[in-house]
Amino acid sequence: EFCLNCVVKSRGLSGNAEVQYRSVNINVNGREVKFPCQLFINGEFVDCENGKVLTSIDPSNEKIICEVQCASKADVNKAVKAAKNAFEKGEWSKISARERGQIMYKLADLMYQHREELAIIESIDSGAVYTLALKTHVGMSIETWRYFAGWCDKIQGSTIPVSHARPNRNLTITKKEPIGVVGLITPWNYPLMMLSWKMAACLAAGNTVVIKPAQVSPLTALKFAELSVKAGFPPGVINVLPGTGSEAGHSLASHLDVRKLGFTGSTEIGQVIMRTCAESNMKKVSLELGGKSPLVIFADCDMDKAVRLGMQSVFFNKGENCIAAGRLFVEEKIHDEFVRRVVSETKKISIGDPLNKSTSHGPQNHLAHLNKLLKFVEMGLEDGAVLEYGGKRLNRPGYFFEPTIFSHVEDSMRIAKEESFGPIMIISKFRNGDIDGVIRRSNITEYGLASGVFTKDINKALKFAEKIDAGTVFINTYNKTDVAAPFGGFKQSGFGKDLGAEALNEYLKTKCITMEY
Ligand code: TAP
Repeated sequence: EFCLNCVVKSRGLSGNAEVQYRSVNINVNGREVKFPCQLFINGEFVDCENGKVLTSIDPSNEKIICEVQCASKADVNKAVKAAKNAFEKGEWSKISARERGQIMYKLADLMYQHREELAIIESIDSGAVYTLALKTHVGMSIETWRYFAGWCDKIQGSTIPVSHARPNRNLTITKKEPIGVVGLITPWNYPLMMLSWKMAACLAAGNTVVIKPAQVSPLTALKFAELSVKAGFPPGVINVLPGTGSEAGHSLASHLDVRKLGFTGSTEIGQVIMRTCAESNMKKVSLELGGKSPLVIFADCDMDKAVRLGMQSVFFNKGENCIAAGRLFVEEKIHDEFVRRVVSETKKISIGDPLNKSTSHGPQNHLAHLNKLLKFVEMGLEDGAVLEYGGKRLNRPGYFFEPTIFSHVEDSMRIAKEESFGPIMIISKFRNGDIDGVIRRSNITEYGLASGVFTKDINKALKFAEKIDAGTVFINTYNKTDVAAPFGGFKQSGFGKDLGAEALNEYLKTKCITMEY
């Protein structure tokens, strides 16, 4: 059901503006939700130049939710022009850092007021179960905006003692400056959270932004655009362009007026992005890419916790989690018991309608991804791994896939090396007491995003943490990310950090000023 000419009021820096948009209004379980379905450029919701649309599908029932305008190269050019203008001449360039922070706090408050609506939209668009969408997808997004809002007026340079050109004296200071127009390209697994992780740091640093969310899950980004108007961001500071990677994404990565590209997605596309950034205008780039994170479970662990968190390390957000444990190494002594217990617990997982509060496992994000997971299972069987549980699509509408467990996985098997990005547990055994061996095997992968270890022996845990080549190490916990802690990978999982103070550096440049007196 479409409602023409909705109005959103902005009480922002430029007065009380009214912005009109065409909205999608739907009733979900007796609740009205409403969001825009057009591109957001220069503070206005507009149709795309070439009349193309994306079709959003609810993965829990395969029904069409709505059509969304699909950005072309011409739209990207328009958005970048608006962002450049906002950066160089607009209100945004004139206000103080503290005022910038106030607008970001206001946005966070609005997101909090609309948290249930955002969680419903995220749930129907991405298949995330509502409770998780509310707590993590939306909850952590709000925290991210608050965290970076607090940084705005704390970004500062330094004074540096340089040698004097005698008899004169010299003084050197550094300034941290925004880079300019930033392009962001994000994946579909945590649509609003990936937007927030990148955009909050980017705006706190004073840049302006054009984001292209993943084409399969763009709806919360559009709701976010509406809220950004209400919060009072000046026109052009935030531009949201749903579109395809090959056209809108590529146009953004290759644009000569974009000076920084922040990307989260697969390693394969990360390589394309890095090449495009280099060849176009040598824009700064940060890449959060794929992973195959090892989780090592020693016999001296707290077994109940290892079973519970071992399952979460794989099945959280139906496995569509970049730091998901891609491989579990279990010490021989407890291997059989561990497998038995995870299989029995996995059987109890409630799969179903993600909006139902008692559901803990929703559908996969989209059909192509589900099909990829079915192929992954075939690959495991072909290579001789033992399928302990699951592996099939559920016989009901929606892209439901059973949580799956493989054991007896050897290092040479393809499922030991490739990322599934789905709820597939890959269990390998290691010899009793062979710490060095299991660390070596954990490091074989070309990825280096995250890792984990379960043991009560602090020596083993710290040795693992020291030797593992991954950007994140969890000890006796898993998935414990926080807005204040830096997050990002090593090796082919990319470079650059999201979250924490370090993330600001991705969106700043250091200017060095030397004076003589
Ligand atoms: P990708 O296929 O790499 O897509 C990511 C984004 O890049 C999408 O918006 C995509 O557009 C766009 N894109 C595709 N081709 C492009 C091109 N030539 N130029 C510019 N942009 C292009 O990844 P995905 O399937 O969405 O997400 C899954 C992957 O992301 C997994 O490997 C996962 O590990 C990784 N991931 C990593 C992290 C972190 S923090 N390291 C977090 C989440 C996910 P479309 O919408 O057209 O596809």
